[in-house]
Amino acid sequence: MALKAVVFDVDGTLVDSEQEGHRVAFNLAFDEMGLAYRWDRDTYRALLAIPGGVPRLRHFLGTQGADGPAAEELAVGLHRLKTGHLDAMISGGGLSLRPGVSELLDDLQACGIRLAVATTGSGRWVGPLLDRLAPGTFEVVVTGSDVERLKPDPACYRLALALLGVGPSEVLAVEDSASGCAAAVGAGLVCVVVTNSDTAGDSFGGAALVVSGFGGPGTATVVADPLGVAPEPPLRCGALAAVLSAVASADARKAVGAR
Ligand code: XBP
Ligand code: MG
Repeated sequence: MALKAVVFDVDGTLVDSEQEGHRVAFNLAFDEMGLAYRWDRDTYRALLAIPGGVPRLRHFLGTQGADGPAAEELAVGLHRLKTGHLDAMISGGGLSLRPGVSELLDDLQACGIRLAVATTGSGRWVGPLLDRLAPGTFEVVVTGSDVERLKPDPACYRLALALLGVGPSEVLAVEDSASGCAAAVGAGLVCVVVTNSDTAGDSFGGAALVVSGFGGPGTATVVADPLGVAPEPPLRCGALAAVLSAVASADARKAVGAR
């Protein structure tokens, strides 16, 4: 099957947004509420196992002995403040595309490949972020506000496929995390993982290719290549198309868990 569309994750993939973006915004929200909590990098990295800002806050407050309706109200209130701080960061130019992403998006568009987004992030900040960093680039944008169940549930990828009107065998997902890879593979997509400082060293069951970055030689290495595609960095349209065609054979599809 020929590659028709690529669906990108946002946090950690298009933008290295977690430690310098979300974590900082969460801490500003704690401070604004007069709470002494502060999430350092290691604490936040561990909390990333909980997808979604509100569920992450709810879980954390639970570990601090706060649960029930008051804690739920606090989690929602903190998340609202956090999203406001993140919005301010985005409009102030505080976040940028990861190195090599802009070149990959340009190359995919030059090859006529349709582009979409499927993220757990809240719609309130995802729209402004994409408008600022990649205006008019993504034909379909599915956020955590559009689905009931967040990654690793495949709901956001299934909705992206439906809105694109294409089948999973013609589409490839680009993710940064095990949870995101599981969501993409669960929706039947072939998944390429581009690790970052929070996910390097994790295992990505079902990934058809794992690389350490989008950039050129010397800045990105092939971490796992179960199909033997052996793509030369930087990651471009040709490499993604080669991964999809390598998975096309029935036994290769079984090996990476795509349908
Ligand atoms: C990453 C997430 C999000 C962000 C925080 O989503 O799990 O929850 O960490 O954003 P993805 P919100 O990698 O799928 O982009 O606070 O808006 O949830
Ligand atoms: Mg991510």
